[in-house]
Order: sequence, then structure tokens, then C-alpha cells
Amino acid sequence: NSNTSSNKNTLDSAMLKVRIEHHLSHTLGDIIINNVIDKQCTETKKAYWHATSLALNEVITEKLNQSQLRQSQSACKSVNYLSLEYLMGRLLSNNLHNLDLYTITEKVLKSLGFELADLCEQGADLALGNGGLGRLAACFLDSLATLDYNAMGYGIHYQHGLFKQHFADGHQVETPDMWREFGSPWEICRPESTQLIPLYGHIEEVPQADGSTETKWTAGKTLKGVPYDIPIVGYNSSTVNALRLWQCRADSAFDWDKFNNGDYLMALEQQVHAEIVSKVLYPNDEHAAGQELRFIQQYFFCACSVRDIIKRYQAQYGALTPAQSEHFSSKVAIQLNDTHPTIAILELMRLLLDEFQFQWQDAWQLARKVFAYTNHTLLPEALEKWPVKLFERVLPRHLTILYRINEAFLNEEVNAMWPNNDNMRRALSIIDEGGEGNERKVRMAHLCVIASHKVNGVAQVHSDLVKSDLFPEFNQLWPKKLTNVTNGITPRRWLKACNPLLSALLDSEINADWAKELTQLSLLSNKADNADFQQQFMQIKHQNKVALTKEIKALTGITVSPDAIFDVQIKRLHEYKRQHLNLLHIIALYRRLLADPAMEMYPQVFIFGAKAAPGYKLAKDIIFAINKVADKINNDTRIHDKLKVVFLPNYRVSLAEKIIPAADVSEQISTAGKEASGTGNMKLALNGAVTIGTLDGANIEIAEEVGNDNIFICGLTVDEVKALDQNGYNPTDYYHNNEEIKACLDWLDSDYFTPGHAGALSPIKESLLAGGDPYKVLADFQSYSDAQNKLNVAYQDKKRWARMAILNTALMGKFNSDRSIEDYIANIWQLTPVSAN
Ligand code: DL6
Repeated sequence: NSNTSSNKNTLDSAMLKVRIEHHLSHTLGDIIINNVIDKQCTETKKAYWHATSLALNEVITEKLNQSQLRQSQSACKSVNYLSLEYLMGRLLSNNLHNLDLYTITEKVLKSLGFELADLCEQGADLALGNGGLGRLAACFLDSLATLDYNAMGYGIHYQHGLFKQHFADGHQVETPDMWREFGSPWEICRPESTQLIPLYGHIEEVPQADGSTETKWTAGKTLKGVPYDIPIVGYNSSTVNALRLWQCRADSAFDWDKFNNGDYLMALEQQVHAEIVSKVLYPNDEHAAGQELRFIQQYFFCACSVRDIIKRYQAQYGALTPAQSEHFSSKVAIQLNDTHPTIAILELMRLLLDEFQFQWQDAWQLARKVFAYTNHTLLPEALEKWPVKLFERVLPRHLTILYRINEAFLNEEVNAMWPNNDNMRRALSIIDEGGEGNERKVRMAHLCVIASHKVNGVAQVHSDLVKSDLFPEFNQLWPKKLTNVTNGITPRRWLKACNPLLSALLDSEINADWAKELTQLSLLSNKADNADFQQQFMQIKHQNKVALTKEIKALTGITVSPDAIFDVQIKRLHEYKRQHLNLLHIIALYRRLLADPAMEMYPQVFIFGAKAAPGYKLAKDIIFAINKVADKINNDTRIHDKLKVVFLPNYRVSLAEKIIPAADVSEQISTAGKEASGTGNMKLALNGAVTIGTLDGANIEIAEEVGNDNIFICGLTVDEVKALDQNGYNPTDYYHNNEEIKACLDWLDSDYFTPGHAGALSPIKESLLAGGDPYKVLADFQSYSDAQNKLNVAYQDKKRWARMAILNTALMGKFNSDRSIEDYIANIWQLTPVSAN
């Protein structure tokens, strides 16, 4: 499984040691007197982590330079991935694995008195994203570099990533994330690629010599975008690409006169305003339309990125003129990760029209060849709409371009398909006209679909729903535009690096580089019934569970047994993901155990990890309820530890890397039709967890791969959910007709779980009854509970469970993010790889 010869790195242990010590003494300025420093103290470990990262970065930067040179010489097409979120996690361990330098670094650090795994823990997570969408972007960058494609990720260099979470009396408390308080060893500042970005101001129509007019924009303000590059190291490949993150600064330094006059705060005003743009990552659901800052973040990063893309094109191929249109689109692809980067379409058009003197048709044709858009959600509240008034004030010139795009689209394309049909015009227009007190808004998704040559969903069922329910008219207009690319995950981070014990077993069993060719794991299927192999596989699971048990104790003080079933639900907290369905079942189990302490049940630990968006009240109520129920259950001796509930604080990539290898059961219980794909489902199954889940998102494809015997499917299907909605769903029917549901919900109303505070958990019940249970928790309760019972029985048959777990690992080949990338390449981007081999 070692690196192929041309991808081999020449760094030997002696050289690595010298470089680490060099950085300790020179770059970091530490005094190394081996027998004097305290190797156990955090500061020392941090210094060694930093020095090791810097030493490695030298190898990486060299490879980055070589890759860029090679890519430029080959004149290959590149993809530019525009995303407001990248959930990168920690980089040291992954970079070492991808460069095949993990083992020698481990040895060198051992000789210096340190454990590499221990040092890796010192790195901060790069938590520049909320959840699946941002982590997908990170997996895709890994795959693009691994497959030797020319790719650049573009995003924002947030000073603070996703908030840190802890619990105070069960409530979520948020504090700022300080991932780069003292800098990051991985980033390279590129001042030479700084961009100046205009905004606000006014437009005027300037008469031209030929009698026509030209729109002139005089900006009211300028922001400065300074790029920081984070190298993205391919696994066993010759490529290192870059993730370019824009930091926002003021165009000029502070106001000298004001400062001299002692008005220090006002002297810094411009800077503070500018720096706010890249200050924080917006948590999901926190950016209700109207929040100017989020809008400016989107524009700022799009404008910087599009200008950078053009600048790089010009540096390589010369001037960008209308005659170069075809050439430009044969060299540049731009992927919009959700609608967040939509303004890139308008910015490219504006630059072509106003600064590169393109005619409208030439500019529009070019844009339509370059852009493609990925949709990640059907939830109406997540489909962005920005007030026209905000556009008008911040980006007046862009709005005129948007209007022209819309006019041409409605008058030509819509009218050709549906002549004189005002209903169709209204439905498909980029502008939502509002009416009845509602303001006019820009439908960002419509602009994306109209301007892109391809639009994809992220799992088959989701893509089908995008066609049938979200954009049926667009699909009629352009039947080939809407397509599917099922998501994937990088097996490098999500198995090789995070689960070293299982990786070693796979290395010994599979005679291929399975971390690249994940479908090779299917060879394990032959061993699914082999007693020796089952024993080895489950022994590793047990060891991983022991490690997680210690982590749980350290983080929460709760003692759990590694012999119990580890049942895991880790994902953003959202009603559609239904952590409260899981909770309701836990309460039911608890009630059953109290009623019958001898009840046959294999001990089960329910483990949660989730952050709730700070403004999402019910999500926070659900966290509180889980914590309160956990408190009661974990301390109730009557149930003899048959049931435990753990909510691990501050869920993030590095915590996921510890939970996933130890999971027996993967909870994927979203309301059918609501989870676009899910990717945690793939990570957990790859590490041998068996899914209990609904027929939603990629669960459906996971079931197809592993077979119905190796997954526990429950709940309503997409069609059944739709039928229920059409016929009128009444959750109170379930409350009155199911004695257990009624008892559990009523229990939440009492003060049993919150002594002295009756009603503290009532919001959950209210949302499920008076609130109409929009995500059909009560409708799916019985089916979920039945599936849980089956699962508990299945676990007790050790051979059967081992077989299921092994087959889950063996049959996840399809969900390699390399496969997703090859799908994008073949259907959307049309790139060719460039390697040194
Ligand atoms: O495509 C990545 C990821 C999917 O796996 C999840 O199913 C989906 O919820 C997520 N979408 C988003 C977008 N916003 N919302 N909600 O995060 O994308």
C-alpha cells in the first residue's frame, strides 16, 4: 500500500529531525534542552506540534510549487470550487498519511520523547463550516488532489470558525472559536494576489458617441481582499492544490489625523468595519434575509475569487478578450457550492461587460459555459432569497445585470416554451414580486439554474426531487441540465487516518491501495462469515470502543461499558434530522425498563454529538431535553446500566474521528425527503457501524449496496410522507392512539427530568402536538421503535452482527469521494488529470 515511486517523498528521518529542531529553535524561538523541558506540559507539546507542522509544510510547499508549474505547463483545465464553508478539521495527521510520512514522523518524534498521536491532538480544528456541506467541500478537495486534478478551492478566511459549544446545566453555551489565535502553520499569505473590491455607491447612464448609453458604477466604498492559501495534499499522488481563503481588510490604514487628535476609536473605524466581513462564519439558520453582513460576505468572496480566476487565466494565457471566450471556458470551470456563491455569476458578467468590453451575448454565453451549481437542500427556508432593496443599495450595478438576465430569460426562453403565460413568468422569474406587504426578493437558486450549464443534487432521491418538486419547470425547459452526483467521503481521513487498527487489518487483507480504490474492500465480503476474521474485526471495534469510553469519561464524567451497544447520532441539531425521535424512544425504553426491570434488553449507550444554531430555539430545547433525560437515566440505579445517554460537547471533525471508529449503530432517521444526502451515514458504515435509518438521502443507496439484511430501515417513505401531508396529518391521533407516545410526552410535561421545574421540557411536546409535528416524529415512532427492538436482538447474535458490520465496511466502495469527483469530471467539469508520473 505504499506510495508509488514517483510520489515518494525524499524526506528521511535524520532530515526531518533536523528540520523539526530548526523550527523549534529558529522559527518558534524555543530553547531546546532535551532533559530540561517538561515534555508533558501542553506548551511544549504545542511547540513540537507547530515545529513538526512547519517542517512538513516545507515538503508540501515544494510539492505545491511543482504542481502549479506542471499544471500551468500542461495548460490543463481547472475547476474553481466556490464555497462559503470548508470544514477541514485538523491537518497534521492527514497530511502525514497522504504523504506517506506518518510512520517516519512517528519514529522521529518518539526519539525526541513524544507520541505523534498525542501531538496531533494539539492542532486546532479548522472549523470553517457548519456541517455536511462544508465537510463535503473538504472531502472533494482531498479527492481532487489525490486524483491529480487542477483545482482551487475559494472561500473566506474567517477569523472565528463555528462557535465552540459547552453545556451549562444542560443548556448549550456558545463561545468564539479561536482556531488561529497565534497563527496557523499551514497557511501562506499571498499579498501579491490582493484584490480591491468596490461596493455601495450609485450608477448612472452615460451617453455614448454612437447614441447608446452605458451604465457607469461609482462605488461608495472599497474593501481589500488578502488571500491565504492552505495547501491541500493529495494521497499517494504528485499533486498539492490550494484552498485560497480571503481575509477582508480596509483599503487604507487607520485615519492618521483622527489618531493624532486622540480620537483613537474613530481612527480605526474603517478597519473595524472591513474586518467584520471576514470575522465570523455564520451558523446555519442565523442569516435571515436582510442581514447585510452575510450578503456582503457572499459578494466579497465571490468578487475576490472571480477576479483571481481571471487574473490567473491572464497570467497563463494573456489578455481576456471576446475572441478568447471559447478558450476561457475550455480552461475554467466554476462550481457553486449551494447558492451562497451565486453573486459570482453577476460579478463575472459585470467584469466582462464593464472592464473587458464584452458584448452582452458574448459575456452571457461564456458565463453559461463556465458555471455549474450544486443544490444541497430542498428545505424552503434554506433556499436563499435576498431583498431587492439590499441588492440595490450594496450592488446597484449587479442588480441591473440581474434584471437584464431575467428579462432575456423570460422574454426569450420562457416565452418560447410557454407563450404569453404570466403564471409561468411569475413562477420562473429570478424576482419574487412579493405582493401583499411582502417585499420583492431575488431568488438566488433561480439565477443559479438559469446561468449554469449543469445543476446537480447530491443523492439520487434528492436529485429526483429537485427535478420533480423543486424545479419541475426548469427541468421541462432544459431536460438535460438537472442531474445527480451522489456525495462521497474521503477514505483517507474517514478510515485510514481515524481508524488505524482497522486500517492495519485491511492492509493485511487487501492486496491493493484500498484508500484510493475503495471498491477493493468488497473482497472482504468473502470473509464476512469467517470466524477468525469476525473475531479480529470485532476485537478492533471493541478496542475503539474502549478508547471512546475513556474520552466520554474525560469529557462528561459518565461511565459507560465498552460491551454495550454504542448507538450514535452525530450531526447538526435540526428538527428534520429528528434527534427528538431518538430521544422519545430513549424515554420509552427507560419507561419500559422501570415497568419491568427484568426486561430482556442488551445494554445500549446512546451517544449524541450536535451543535444547534444559536438562534434556533427548539434545537436548543432538544439539546437541553437530551441532557436532562441523560442525567436522570444515567443516575438511576434501578435500570442497572442497561441504558445510558451521553451528549458529547463541542461536536466537530476531530471528535467525529474518535466517535466513528467506535460506533456499532448509525442513526440516520431524518424525515423521508428532507435529508439531501447525508455523509455521516457513509463514514459510520465504512467503519463497520450498522445503519438504522429512513429511506432518505444516501441511506437509500447505502441500503442498495449492503442489502436489506445489513441495515435496519424504518419509517415512512417519501411518497408516504407526501400522502400524509396531502390527506392532512394529525399528530394528536398518534398521541391518543399510542399509549406509549402519550405517556412519554406527558412525562416531559412533568418535573420528573427537571426537578422543581415542571414544563421545562414541554416545548418538545408542544412542537409535536400543537406545533403540528412538521417532521412526522409521531408518525414514525412505532416503526422506529420496532426497528430498534430488532437491532437490539440482532446485536445479541454475535456472528450475525459481525457479519453485518463487516459487510458494511466491505460494501461502501461507491461512497468514496474520488468516485463523486470522477462523476463531476465526466458530467460537468471535463478535466484531465496532470501528474508527474
Ligand atoms: O451535500 C452535503 C450535505 C448533505 O449531505 C446534507 O444532507 C445536507 O443537509 C447539506 N446541506 C446543507 C445546506 N443547508 N441546509 N440545510 O447544509 O449538504
